[in-house]
This record gives sequence, C-alpha cells and structure tokens, in this order.
Amino acid sequence: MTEQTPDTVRTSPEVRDALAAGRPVVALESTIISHGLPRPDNLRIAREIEQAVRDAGAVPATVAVVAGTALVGLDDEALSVIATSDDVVKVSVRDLGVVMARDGHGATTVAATSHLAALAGIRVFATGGLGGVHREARETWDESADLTTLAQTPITLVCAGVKSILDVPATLERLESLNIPVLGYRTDRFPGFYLADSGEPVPWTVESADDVAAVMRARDNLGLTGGIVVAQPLPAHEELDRALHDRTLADGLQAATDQHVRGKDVTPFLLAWFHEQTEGASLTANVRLVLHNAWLAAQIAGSFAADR
Ligand code: PSU
Ligand code: MN
Repeated sequence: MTEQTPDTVRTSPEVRDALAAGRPVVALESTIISHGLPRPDNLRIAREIEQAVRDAGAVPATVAVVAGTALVGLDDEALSVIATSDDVVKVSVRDLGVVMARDGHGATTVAATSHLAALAGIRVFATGGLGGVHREARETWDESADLTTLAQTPITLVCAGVKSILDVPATLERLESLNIPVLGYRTDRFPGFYLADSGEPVPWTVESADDVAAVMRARDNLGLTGGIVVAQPLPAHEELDRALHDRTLADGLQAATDQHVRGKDVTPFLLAWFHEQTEGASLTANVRLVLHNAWLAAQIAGSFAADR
C-alpha cells in the first residue's frame, strides 16, 4: 500500500492512537449522514451511531472528505459540515481524487469509506445497507462500485443486507463472482434491510463475533485481501410492516421512473421516498439497524484485536 501523505488522508489522533495500541476501531460511512438520513435528525443520529460504537468498547472512525482532505475520524465540526452543508457531494471511489483535488466536501459511500479506512489500517466497518445491483441493471448497467471495491479491499463490512430497491438475487450472485463471503449473523437468510428476510438464503451462518474474527484471520493467512460482508437482520419486532414496505417500494420505483431519476441519485431518491411515505417508520427501522450493526462491528473489532 502506498504511503499516505499527512495532508491527503488525515487520521484523527484518537483513531491513530487506538490503532497503534491495537485497540478496536470501527469505520463508519458518511453518505448515510448526508444523503441517507433526513435533516435535521441526521446529525443527532450520526452522533448516536458513534456513541453506540463507544458503548461497545471501540473507537468510531467516521470517514469523509472535508475541504479536500480525507478524514478518518471526524471531530464535531467536521461531522456538522457533512450533516448540514449543502455542498457535500456523494463520493464513491471514482470521485475521491476529483473532490480532493478541488478542495471539496465529500460524503463517502461504502466503497470510498472502505478504501480510506483500509488505508488507515482499519479492518471493521459498520453501516446500514450495502449498495448492489439495481433492478434494471440489464439495461442500465447500474451496479454499485461498493461491490467491486469490497472485492479488493481488506475490510469486514457489517450491514443489514441490501435494500429491496435493488435486485437482491443478482447482488448475491455478483458477491459470489467477486469472491466476497457473505456471513449471516445468527441467520441463514440474507436480510432485506427494513425486513429481516429478503427471501434469499446466505451461504454461511456465524453465531458470534469470535466466529467472524476467526474467518478474518483464516483469510489473512491465505493471503486473501478482499472484504467480507457480515449481514445482520433487524430483530422481528423492529421490522417495517411488510404490507407498508411492499406498497412503498412499488410506488417509489414507479416515481423514480416517472421522474427520470438515474445513476447515483437513485439510492438517495428512494431512501427519501421511504422516509416520507412511511411517515418516519422506515427512519426508525433504519436507525435501529445501524445501531445494531455498530454494536456488532465493535464486538468483531474487539475480538479480532484481542487475538492478534
Ligand atoms: N443503502 C442504504 N443506505 C445508504 C446507501 C445505500 O440503505 O445510505 C448509500 C451507501 O453509502 C452506499 C451507497 O455505499 O448508498 C451506494 O450508492 P450507489 O448505489 O450509487 O453506489
Ligand atoms: Mn449506481
């Protein structure tokens, strides 16, 4: 891996010290804050996610680009910029160099966050949903760069599967082609974000954070340098009502088509659609699942750090 110049990628002192001492660190993405969650709740929720990581005994490292510098570990001011500023761009890996060269602000996706976190030496990352293959991919070729980036980045991503706005079976096929293991946490079903079960199975089930850390070590010993997906479902009592979910999804997909929403705007459009149409029920589920994932990621980071 190339040297990081201090001015290009800046790791916060707290995160740097934790990594140097072998203490657990959990990366967090920022697109979820800027484009995935509605204002004004997003800043408070971003802080709650960081607190959930701390409560579980790890150091949170939220990743973003602020004024052209890639930051791993945000202070309160940087977090506010990402949550409230109107000129924050959604940044995947392809966009990173451009936004940084232009001294812009960028909220990093799973892909860009994974790249920067791995560069800083972080091995575990918590989020809500992974990007994937979109439903019209056969015509549009719209597949998230989250998948190809994870394939080549040594990070363990804890998520609640992918949203049903995507083509779930196709996403699982692509994960297989890209050699990315999908581990269901205490489930043999692939979670569907708002719903505990997407209808698809997972190839592997793990029962504990220690199980995941053991897989990470085994892969390291094999020289496998790609990522791992750990998929944790929402508990049944915290799921979105299935009928409400199905109705909102059908209407949202139609609205996206009618309004000619394309490319990187599709995911934020549909997230906002859900939050509006379900009058907050989807937001509640979204926040709960991210908090659960922050907790699990901290356990995995702790187990992996303890056994090295
Ligand atoms: N899925 C969600 N919430 C999100 C995202 C995905 O349920 O906020 C965001 C993540 O940052 C993810 C990105 O990495 O959308 C994928 O966007 P695209 O499909 O444009 O690659
Ligand atoms: Mn896309």
